[in-house]
Amino acid sequence: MRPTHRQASMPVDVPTCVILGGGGHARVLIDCLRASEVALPYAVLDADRSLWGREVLGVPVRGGDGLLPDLLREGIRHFVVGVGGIGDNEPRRRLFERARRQGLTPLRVCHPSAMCSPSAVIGQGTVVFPHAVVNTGARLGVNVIVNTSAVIEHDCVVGDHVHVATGAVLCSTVHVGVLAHIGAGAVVRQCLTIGEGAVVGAGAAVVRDVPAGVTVFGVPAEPADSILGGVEDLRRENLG
Ligand code: JB2
Repeated sequence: MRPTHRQASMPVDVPTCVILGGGGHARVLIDCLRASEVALPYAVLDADRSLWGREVLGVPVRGGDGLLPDLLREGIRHFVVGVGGIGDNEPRRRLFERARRQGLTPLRVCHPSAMCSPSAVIGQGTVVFPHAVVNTGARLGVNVIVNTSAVIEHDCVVGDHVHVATGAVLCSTVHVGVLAHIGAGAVVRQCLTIGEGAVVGAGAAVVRDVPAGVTVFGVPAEPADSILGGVEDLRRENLG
């Protein structure tokens, strides 16, 4: 097994891992892995053939997801989903389940500058990026992204595969359903529920519960359909 950029200070027994996806999100993840010394990034797999044979921050892009069994044979036992994506967390869920079905174990990654309360419960495969906060009593599912400087206040419950984007704030005791997306810089008032698969637009101020599957924008946040008449292009431009 070829170690990739092992740091001089890194203990020799840290595991190696594969990163699924090789774009911007994956590069932040590689930095986090190296800074946290949770695991050594061994290889990237990416759906984009033009990246195959190249490197992402010095980590080789070996090919597509079909290579997972080969990596297992090479002794790789761990993975992290490196696809970020905006608004739709289904591709991240599918990748996560695929790698687990192959027998790989998802890694939990917290950047050293993030504050994760010892009483918080953080699921496998969840990543907490630089300067994020996960406060006391919070419970995060698997494969969640707590992006740079996002804040998960005390006693929030965040479902599997949720993305809390850069700088978003969940005030205390917010419940977020699986696969939901909380856009960059959005604020969700305390004690609210964001339903499964709901989307909160960038910069929104959420002051009421958001039902499952509904997209909201604005200050105060309102359902996209009532603001935009369901215009899909505008919806996408505002997700962040
Ligand atoms: O099924 C897949 C797959 N689908 C897309 N398997 C694998 N292994 N890789 C996949 N990809 C790859 O993920 C694409 O081919 C592409 O190389 C990469 C996504 O890169 P991109 O830079 O487009 O997006 P990102 O997900 O890394 O970052 C987005 O989300 C972040 C949270 C951006 O919007 C960032 O700005 C944002 N910070």
